[in-house]
Amino acid sequence: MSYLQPTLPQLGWNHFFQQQLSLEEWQATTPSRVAAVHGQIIDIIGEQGQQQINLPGNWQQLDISERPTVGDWLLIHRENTKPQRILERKSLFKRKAAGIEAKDQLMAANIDTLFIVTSCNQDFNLSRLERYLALAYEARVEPVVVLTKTDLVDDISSYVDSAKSLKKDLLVEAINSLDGQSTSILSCWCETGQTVALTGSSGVGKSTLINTLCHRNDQETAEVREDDAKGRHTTTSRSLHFLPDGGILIDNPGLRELQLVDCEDGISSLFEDIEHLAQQCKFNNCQHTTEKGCAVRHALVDGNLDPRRLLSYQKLKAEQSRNSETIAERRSREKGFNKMCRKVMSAKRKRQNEF
Ligand SMILES: Nc1nc2c(ncn2[C@@H]2O[C@H](COP(=O)(O)OP(=O)(O)O)[C@@H](O)[C@H]2O)c(=O)[nH]1
Ligand SMILES: [Mg+2]
Ligand SMILES: [Zn+2]
Repeated sequence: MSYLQPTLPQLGWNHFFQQQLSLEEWQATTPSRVAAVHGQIIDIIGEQGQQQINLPGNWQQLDISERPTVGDWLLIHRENTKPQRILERKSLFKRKAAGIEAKDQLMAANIDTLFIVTSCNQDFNLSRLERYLALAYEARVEPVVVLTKTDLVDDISSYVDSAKSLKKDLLVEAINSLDGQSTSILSCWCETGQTVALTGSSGVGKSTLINTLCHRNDQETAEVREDDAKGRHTTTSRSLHFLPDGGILIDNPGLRELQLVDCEDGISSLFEDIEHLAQQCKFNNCQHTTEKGCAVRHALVDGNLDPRRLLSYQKLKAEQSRNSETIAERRSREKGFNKMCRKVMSAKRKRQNEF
């Protein structure tokens, strides 16, 4: 299949995007998908093939969430090739960039499935998987846990069962990334029009898996490309991979380093059982430590709740609220705290003077 001039459905176009266009837009513009963003220059790919466009000056003033990211659909004017607008996103991975203001940083848009890749060895870690799962649920992307290196272990099913215990109906597949027959189990998520992103620790087999799914046996290729990713074209080839089966793969959209921010919904979906229990605690603000009538502790004692899971939930929740607090908010809180300290001190001095 040639992707020099792909059709829109091959690029992931579907009804969700189509119904957003007015009749005028259909006539005056063509939809194109963002393959890579290098500052003000954007690589797009559409029915005309691949091209580079400049982000218009007035777009540079826009809030970051309104600027294009990898995977976005842009309407490009047929005559002057200027981007007109970004179509509403089906899903979005974002994070909060460091800085005084709370600024979003976009990672990837319009992803259908996230392959969370881990290997059947010491990399396998339930709490790490939970972090990725929370991110996927928050972004409204379907997660699939992909366990690699099954050829190196005897007890594959213990890994699979353990991963499946993380959430009801969680999709878990075990593969040998080096073997095309084994990886074909993933092809149902990689059909034409589907966009899949991969994430996971270094060394678990993501590049190997991409090469196998792309029917490339030269493993060096992807590695070399990754190393000299400074050039525009190499970056492009790294961001979007077209699969022979028709799907599109996005290599590690930077989720590995991701701290949880604004991830309340994601955490709630992942730990809905614990949140449901917490609603049954006697006190609204129950911390599930020593309170009477705590349904969460009851479940722990009865063996209906895994202590690791509760700890992981509390840890991720604390992380997300810590990170969600903007620096500005923190400053104002600290200011309030300092003021309170001064007040207490002066009251103390006053009292001392009274004696
Ligand atoms: N035996 C075995 N080796 C694998 C498998 N997947 C990856 N590897 C090897 O693990 C190493 C790291 O793989 P790589 O794809 O570079 O990992 P990445 O960092 O996640 O991209 C390489 O030497 C691969 O050949 C697998 O399923 N089975
Ligand atoms: Mg790699
Ligand atoms: Zn409680």
